Amino acid sequence: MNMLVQSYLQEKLSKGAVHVTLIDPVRQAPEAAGRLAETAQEVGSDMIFVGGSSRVTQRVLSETADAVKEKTSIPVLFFPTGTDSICLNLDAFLFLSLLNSRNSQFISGTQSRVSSVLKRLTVEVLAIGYILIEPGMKLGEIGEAELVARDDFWQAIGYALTAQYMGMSYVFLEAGNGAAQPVPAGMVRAVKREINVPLIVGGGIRTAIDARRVRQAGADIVVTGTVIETAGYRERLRSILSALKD
Ligand code: 1GP
Repeated sequence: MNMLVQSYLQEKLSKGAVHVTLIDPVRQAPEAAGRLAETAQEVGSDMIFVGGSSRVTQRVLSETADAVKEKTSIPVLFFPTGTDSICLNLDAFLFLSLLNSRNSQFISGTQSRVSSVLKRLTVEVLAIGYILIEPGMKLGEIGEAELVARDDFWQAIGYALTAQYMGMSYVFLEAGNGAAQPVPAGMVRAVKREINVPLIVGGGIRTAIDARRVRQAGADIVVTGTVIETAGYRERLRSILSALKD
């Protein structure tokens, strides 16, 4: 089994928090995406996720992925979210199961249509239990999620342990792309205390304070997306990175 990205991650995690930059291919032209990814790497991001959008065409996705690969040397992973467009030539594939969806397509249906292709192409997969927390944003709508309320720590724990007992390698608490606030620190802490697989947290993390808060609460891997689309993103990202790595 191909495990290069997971070994890289393990190595990074043994030294501290990991930062991921999410690049949404529909937000900018492929060349611009390549430049953003280059900046993210320069500033200290450990990995890039490409995807996260439901409206992307295959062409834009592939061109963006190629541009990002060309400008970086850190692992670039494909982040599928309810779209038929797919990228199989990146360093790994986020095999996400949206555990709190009402629609089984998002839990295992779509996955069952791509799994044998992934195996035959020997694509590395990261098995992730994906859990959407309020407000969930567009991801919540598209994924037909039964969102976990921000104060319902037990439900979040329940889903996180479900992911772990199902044998998934990572738990991902997601507040949604562009959320006004990240997943509450108390929820991150409560979930982290119960599980023994790495915890990924994303959605609404825009400042060093946000990043430090989720990190201190126990997030192992912190994902930011929107911040790279805002003015002065290099500095913002730099301060997020220093909050995570100090
Ligand atoms: C990836 O959805 C997040 O997990 C990204 O969210 O765009 O709010 O950083 P932001």
